[in-house]
Order: sequence, then C-alpha cells, then structure tokens
Amino acid sequence: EGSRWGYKQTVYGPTDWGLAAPLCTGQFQSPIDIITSSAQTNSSHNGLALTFDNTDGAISGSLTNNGHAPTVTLDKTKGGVTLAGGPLGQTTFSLEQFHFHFGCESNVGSEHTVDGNSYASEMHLVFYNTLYESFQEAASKSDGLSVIGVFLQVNGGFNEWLENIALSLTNVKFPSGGSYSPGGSIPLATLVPDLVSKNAPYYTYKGSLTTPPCYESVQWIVLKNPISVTKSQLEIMRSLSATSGNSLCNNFRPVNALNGRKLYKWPG
Ligand code: B30
Ligand code: ZN
Repeated sequence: EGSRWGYKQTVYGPTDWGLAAPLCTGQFQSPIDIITSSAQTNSSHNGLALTFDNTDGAISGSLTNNGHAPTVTLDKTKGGVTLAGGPLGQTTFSLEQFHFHFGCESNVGSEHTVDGNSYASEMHLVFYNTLYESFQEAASKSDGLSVIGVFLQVNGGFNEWLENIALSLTNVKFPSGGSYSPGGSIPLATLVPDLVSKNAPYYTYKGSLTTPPCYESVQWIVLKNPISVTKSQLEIMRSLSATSGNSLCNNFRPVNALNGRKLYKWPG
C-alpha cells in the first residue's frame, strides 16, 4: 500500500526499512526473542480480560491481502471485542484487525521467538486504546496500541475454525484485490480459547509495530500457549502473492535487541 518495503533483503528488506521509515531504527523495536529465564513477574499485572459483544465469541469482518499479510478487519457494527486487564489495567482497547505472519517452511514463520525457537506462524490481534477516536489516531501514540500475539504450531491437530479462514483466503490471492467478506461469522473465541480464559499465561513488554512505520506504541502481549494449524492450512497461506509477485511467505521481521526493556511473564 503505497510503499515498497518487503521482507527479502534484495528489495527494501528489514535492514533498509529505516531509510524510508526512520523509527524502524529505534531502540524499542519488535519482535524480540523471548528469553523465558529472564522474564520477571510484575505484581500489578493480572489475567487478560477480553469481552466479546457477541456472546458466542464470534466476529465479522472483511478479509484482505495487503501485500504483506492476510488481514481480517473487524466490522464493529456486527460486534466488537475489547481488551483490558493483563498489563493494561483498567484501560480498554478495541480490536481493529488481525493478521498472520508465516514461513515458506514450517521451521520458521513467527515474529517472536521463544528461547531462540520459531513457530510456523504468529497471529496478531491488533487493538487500539479507546481513549483515542480511531486506530489511525492511536497508532503513533506511546499508549496507543496493544497487540496480542498467538503462536501457531503444526501437528497439534486440525483447527476447524482456521480452516474457514484458510479457505476464504483463496478469494484474496493477489494484493489489493479488494476485500472478501467470509459468509457468516468467525468464531474467534473458539479459534483462540485462551482469549476467553481468565488465566491464560502470557509474556508482555513495550515494543513497536513490526512493519514500517515501526511506531513504538505497542504493549505486546504474547500468549505462551500455541494453537494448532495444519500443513495444508499453511500451504493455503503460502499460495498468496506479495506485492513483489513472490509468495507472501516469510513475512516475519528478524528479532531486535531488548535494549534494557523489561520482559514480564504472567502468572509468576
Ligand atoms: S504488527 O501487529 O506489529 N505486525 C500495522 C498494524 C499491526 C502491525 C504492523 C502494522 C499497521 O496498521 N500498519 C500501518 C497500516 N498499513 C495497513 C495495513 O493493514 O497493512 C499500511 C501500510 O502498510 O503501509 Cu500494510
Ligand atoms: Zn503483525
């Protein structure tokens, strides 16, 4: 969308992002390697508190291929999702969109790594602080965003709900090919059961958008427990085209240094 950045170092790869987006060279960038032994506890943190307007935990939205990640943008007129608790306290955040990062092969794909290990994919649920009027307004503010990262792992079994999203992806093979509204709703709470658990373990730290413009505005909440994806579901994601015309796969940024930031875990 308007910019030519990508993930392959041959054309505006991650180490060149700073040329067009200076914030990408900042000291508080994401993703990071989560070194579990260095995660501390913070007695003011609690369990996550997600609220779904729809009692069945479903959402509706439109699916797009923006050239860097398959993205579902919420249609809030059909029911929103709010996030509070965890490291956020009483401040409420509203779900704007979710999208996926994934590898061309299953040994890589996640943006965050855990003790140096990658997962095959990482889903990002992007929330904005409701003190601001919109996602766009919140995105550059230091307290503007919170993103929940959920790892996807192959071989945990078939995920029926992810299948519905995967099959819909065939309608958005090419970037900017418009949006597609999957028939019916997406049962997000069923897809990621830990979103509705009062005691889902997570890691949290202050970081950034993982793509240009790399705003350092994100309270990251990375769930410890992965969900399941099948190889064929990943293969559908890999069949999408990037802006470059190549496959969208390997759309993950390399990890960045913590640079003195604190990494917390919950529970202790
Ligand atoms: S992430 O969760 O840190 N990977 C954006 C949101 C979340 C993350 C990264 C970026 C974002 O909203 N970026 C700016 C808006 N984008 C729109 C988009 O949906 O994808 C515009 C753009 O690049 O120029 Cu792409
Ligand atoms: Zn992302």
